[in-house]
Amino acid sequence: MSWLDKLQHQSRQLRHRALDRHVRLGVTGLSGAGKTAFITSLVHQLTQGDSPQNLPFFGVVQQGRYLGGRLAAEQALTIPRFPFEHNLSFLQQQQPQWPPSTTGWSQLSLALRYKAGQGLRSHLQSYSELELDIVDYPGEWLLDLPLLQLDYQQWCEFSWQLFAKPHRQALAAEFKHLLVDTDLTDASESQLQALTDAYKKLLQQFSSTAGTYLNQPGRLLVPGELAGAPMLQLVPLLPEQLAEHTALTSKLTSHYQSYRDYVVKPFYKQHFSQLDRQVVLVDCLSALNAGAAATEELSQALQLIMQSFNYGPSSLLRRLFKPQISKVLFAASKADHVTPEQHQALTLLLQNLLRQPLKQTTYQLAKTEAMALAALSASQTGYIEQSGQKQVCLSGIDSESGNKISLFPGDVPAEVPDDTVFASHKFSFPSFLPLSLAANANLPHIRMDHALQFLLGDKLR
Ligand SMILES: Nc1nc2c(ncn2[C@@H]2O[C@H](COP(=O)(O)OP(=O)(O)OP(=O)(O)O)[C@@H](O)[C@H]2O)c(=O)[nH]1
Ligand SMILES: [Mg+2]
Repeated sequence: MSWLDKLQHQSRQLRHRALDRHVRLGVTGLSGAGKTAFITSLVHQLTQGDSPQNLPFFGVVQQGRYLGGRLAAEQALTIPRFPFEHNLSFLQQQQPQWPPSTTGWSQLSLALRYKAGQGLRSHLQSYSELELDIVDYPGEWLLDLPLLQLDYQQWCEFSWQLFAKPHRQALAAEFKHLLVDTDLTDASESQLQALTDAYKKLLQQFSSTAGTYLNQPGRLLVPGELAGAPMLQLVPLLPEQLAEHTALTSKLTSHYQSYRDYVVKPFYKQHFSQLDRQVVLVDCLSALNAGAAATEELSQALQLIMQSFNYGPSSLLRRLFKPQISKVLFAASKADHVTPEQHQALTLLLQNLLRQPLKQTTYQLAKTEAMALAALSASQTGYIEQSGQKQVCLSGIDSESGNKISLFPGDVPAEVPDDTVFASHKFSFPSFLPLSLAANANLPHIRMDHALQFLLGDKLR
């Protein structure tokens, strides 16, 4: 993009922001929380699924004022585009699959056209337009944000406290031995690379173990365009190894600082410091399946992440110069993995899980709502007869066997269970493959219309 195009693009955005015609929506969630599925569904609902039957609680659609959404024609050429059509094609194929896990950042801009329902615009203009920007990125990168608050020594201490926990200790033992045997005076390329390879292997083992969320630095797992960059030679030494200033400690400290300054800070500035609205997706059910330590680590990860955002009411000046998130939707994702009467408990569980994390943030300055939703419902609710009693159940395609199953997945606890409950009860909520869709069908969802109403309803009045 030439500097002139860029300038025009920026000034158009500024004009729209001044007129309150521009919203930047942040979809936040750890890896696997459901960000890509959420964005794909949201874009589909806004561009192709905008009927009152499909979105009954989305006011602008319900009132017949929504004229349609389209993907913006003039997205800046330098910004990777969210692969909406590609993701959709996975869901629409004969044997539908989930879109793949995300490996880089991308953005999509939508133009939402509607008839203003009130004010001068409703009389003067035949239609109004709201520009919506949504960004997607690998969940692993989100976990780098807390590094902005830590120096290298603090990060090493944090990491080794984490690796001492029961669900991580055994896996971390081999890497710990490697560090103990490491010559700290040797900061050669080959030593750094050998340590990095070993740490990367450990992170990969962690990340394929259900219920380990805090795997840092995220770029070691998903390097994106930084693959091979020297600052990715980064491992947490044992805290006691930092007592002395050595060649290796100073090299790693400098790589850590570069990583924070040249990777994490720009990523935060570009994608997160400008948000107006935020969805925080949390996969509570997978954490319950993985047990007590996993659920605790999920809460810890959310706490660290939530501290990185600015919350507060939006005003004209703030919108222009220091945007703050004025509305946050906390959503328990994949609600189609439980029967509908469990949704309320799932919402309460999410609120309970977030209570501690949110204590230390300024999020109270924003409007918030919590709900259980499914961006893409992959199950159907039915009933089975059991001992003469009607019992609610779900049916769907089991993601492991590929077979159709019907089951009652179990009750969702309305609070984070304590260790004794985890010790005596194994949660095993299912996971489903997407259901086949008829040609041109809407994407089935649970409460995406409520989510849209909360996030965008006031901007489409
Ligand atoms: N049943 C059901 N499963 C879902 C839903 N959303 C996501 N999933 C499941 O969760 C997995 C991860 O979803 P993604 O949207 O890729 O998660 P993500 O947050 O983008 O993950 P990263 O790209 O790795 O950061 C999917 O492959 C599905 O198995 C949903 O609404 N319903
Ligand atoms: Mg993704």
